Parts: sequence; C-alpha cells; structure tokens
Amino acid sequence: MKDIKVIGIPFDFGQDHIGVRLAPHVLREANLIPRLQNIVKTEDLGDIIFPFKLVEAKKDKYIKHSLGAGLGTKAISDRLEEEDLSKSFLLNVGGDHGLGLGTIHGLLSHHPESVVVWADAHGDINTPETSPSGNFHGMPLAFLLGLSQHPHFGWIRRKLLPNKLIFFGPRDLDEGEKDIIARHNIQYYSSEDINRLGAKEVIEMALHKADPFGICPIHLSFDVDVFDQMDIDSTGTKVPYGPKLEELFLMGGVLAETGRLKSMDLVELNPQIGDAASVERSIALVLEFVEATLGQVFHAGKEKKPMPAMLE
Ligand code: EXY
Ligand code: MN
Ligand code: MN
Ligand code: MN
Repeated sequence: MKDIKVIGIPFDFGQDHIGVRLAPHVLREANLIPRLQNIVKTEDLGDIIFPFKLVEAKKDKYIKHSLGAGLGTKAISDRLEEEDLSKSFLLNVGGDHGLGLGTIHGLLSHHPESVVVWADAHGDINTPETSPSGNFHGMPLAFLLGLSQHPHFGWIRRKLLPNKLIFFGPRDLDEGEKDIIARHNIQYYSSEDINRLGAKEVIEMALHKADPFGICPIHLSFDVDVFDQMDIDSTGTKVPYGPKLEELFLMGGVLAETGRLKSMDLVELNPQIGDAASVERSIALVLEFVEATLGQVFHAGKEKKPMPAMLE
C-alpha cells in the first residue's frame, strides 16, 4: 500500500444522538489528516453526503429511521465500490456503527475474502425482531450476514460468511444476539478473555481460525465504545469492564503487522457527550489509536514507533 484515503461518513440513522455526525469534522479539526500525513501520503476524500431528507413515510415497527439507514448504507457501499483501493489503506470515519453494513458491503466488492474484526462492547448482530431498541446500529451484522431482510435493504447482494467474522471485546450482548452467535459459531473473544489471555494471543488464534493460510485482507471495524468507559466518555453506549488500553493498542499493532490490514471503520465518537475536558480526552485517545495502528501498518518491519505517550 502506498497511501491512506480518508472518507468522512456522518451517518447517524442508526441511533438517536445526532452528535455522531459531527465526529468527522471534529477529528479533522483535531489534525487527523496532518497526523496521518506524518506517517504516509494521505488523501482526504471529503464526506459522503446523504442526498435525502430523513422523512419516514410511516414509522417502522422494527427499525427506527429505516429509510435513512437503508438508503444511507447503500450510498456508502456504492461510493466505496467505485473507489480505487488497489494501493490504498481506507479509513472510514463515522458516524454511528450502522454504517458498517455499507462500508463492509462495499469493501467486499474489492476483497470478497476479507476477514472482519469487529472491536466493540456490543454485538451489533440483532435482527429487527430481536432488537430491544429498534436502533439500527445494533443490527448491521445481521444484514451483512444475510440473517435479516427488510424492504429498505433489498439492495444487499453480498454476504459476509460467519467464519470470517471475529468479535473482539464484547461485554454487553442481548439474549437474541447470544443465540445468533452460538448458532452460527462466530468467533467471540470477550473483554475478559482478552484481559486474561492477552490481545496478541487472542488475535493470532482468531486470525488463524478464520484464515489458516494467512492470505485474506483484514478490515477492522472499530467502535470506540470497545474502550473501557473509564477511558472514553464521548460515546453514546458506554460499557464498563473493557479490555485494558494496552491490549487494544496491541490488537491494532498485531493486525497491522500481518501486512494484511487494508481498511478500518472508526465509529461512535460523539463530541456532544461529556464536558469539554472529556470530549478533548476522547478525541485525543481516538487519534492516538488511529495514529499508532496506521503507523504500524506503514512502518511494520521498519523503524518502530514508540508506545503512545498516554500508555507510558
Ligand atoms: N444491543 C443494543 C441494541 O441493539 O439496542 C445496544 C446496541 C449498541 C450498539 C453500539 C454501537 O455499538
Ligand atoms: Mn436519527
Ligand atoms: Mn458498534
Ligand atoms: Mn458498541
């Protein structure tokens, strides 16, 4: 890979906090692009604009904002499908995690064999029927795996295979999600597993099971609520007992060192949650994580970047 492409995706149809749509803007204001430029040539592709209003013809019984979520994820997938990604790392800056349906569906057109690491406190694999909230950001994987159908999502034509999905760090799953994960035998490493076994061991084992020959491209779908709630405040669905900060940074590093990490979603940062100081800390942590991980994607095997200051 020669460069990084950054795309802003202010998608917020997956839940009811509109602040997530501001994250691409605040991260750019906090120098996301220059910090990546320090690593390697970086191109900012701007934001995906969702060319429709959030007007629901009638309230959906199961999915809130289903029209926006369906059209929005299709727009994301179409946009990524047309992008030349042959020599680039793609960083998708959200937005809420509902966008993962669009980004991964689009990426599967480039790399159909991709392994997806879903780093999250949650499972995001509810079907509209099992969802306790009706929030689409708790459902993208059910659509991506082909477990759900809905008229606003009739455009979906690719599937992620359950054996290519790895959950990293969940600790808040609904009963219906536990059933789906067990039924499809999806790899699942809870926050407790990670803190006990270590992120390196967990990721290496998981990648080996998903891709025994070590040849498939890897996509990291990183929900910032995977961080312990003591480490991040500015996100809508915080959960305690997360993986240790150093284990999360290590996970990014181990993925980077495979040489196969090709793309990443960064989602659920909400700069409208928390006081000014905690918003600033949350942004700083997210930027450190992206910088450390991409630094290792591009410098793996060359000079190593020292540990980020906040971990020393
Ligand atoms: N499982 C809950 C639901 O489906 O409503 C909570 C989902 C939160 C999803 C967050 C962003 O990852
Ligand atoms: Mn909304
Ligand atoms: Mn999520
Ligand atoms: Mn989450």
